[in-house]
Amino acid sequence: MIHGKTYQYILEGIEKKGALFFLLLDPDKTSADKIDDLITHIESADVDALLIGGSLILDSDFNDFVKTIKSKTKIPVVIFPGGVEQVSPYADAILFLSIISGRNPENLIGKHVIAAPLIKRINLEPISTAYILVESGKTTTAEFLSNSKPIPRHKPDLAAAHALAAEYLGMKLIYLEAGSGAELSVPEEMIYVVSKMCSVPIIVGGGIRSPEVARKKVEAGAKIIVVGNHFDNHENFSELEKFTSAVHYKLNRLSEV
Ligand code: 1GP
Repeated sequence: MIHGKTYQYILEGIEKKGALFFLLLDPDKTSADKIDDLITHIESADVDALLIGGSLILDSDFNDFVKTIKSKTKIPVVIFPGGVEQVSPYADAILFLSIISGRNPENLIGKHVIAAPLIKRINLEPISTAYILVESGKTTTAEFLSNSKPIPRHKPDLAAAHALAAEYLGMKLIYLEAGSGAELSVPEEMIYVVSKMCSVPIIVGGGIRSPEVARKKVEAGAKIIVVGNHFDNHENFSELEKFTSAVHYKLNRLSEV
């Protein structure tokens, strides 16, 4: 099967490194004067891709932000859209997300109908992604804004059935999401059960704040780890390499963690 360039890069990266580390940048929380320092750390730490997006963007020009980041690095930039307005021709790809844990038709197909012609016109690579919200202690912004219920955290089989249905529908990635800044991250048992059921790569994000926790998610079966919140604080930039080392287990850098 012929895949888009970015999806192919993801599959090859997983094959080579075992699992990948994506850094999530929220345009509202990334101050302009810290971007150069951030990019230096990102490149030396071997971050695999940058996700750009947010459930709600209040203060920033999304397109400008993507353009600025793209002009400063060759690392793939993938849009992680919080809405149809978060589309930019400067990115390499967009996660074409369907919130399959919910039953809100707007998030299953409605917004996609509006975004699809625009994505085609600007020649952006869509990567069809099953987005599964997982209960994580408190109501998250994603849950509230999508007006949908998350999967209960003690129901791994339910998550696995959703993920398998998504795979049969042809989706290329499964994203198990606890929500940005979540109190509790996605349980390892759920990641394990979903990974045994599915053959497409599993992304895990939300509430991951240490390399050790990131490694546990990878050991459970995650192929891509997403961290955002922890790196909103620029004092943590120097920890980036510990995260990537923990995740890139095939590169034999685990002893450094
Ligand atoms: C949120 O999965 C991402 O959509 C990352 O979550 O910001 O908690 O790292 P954090």
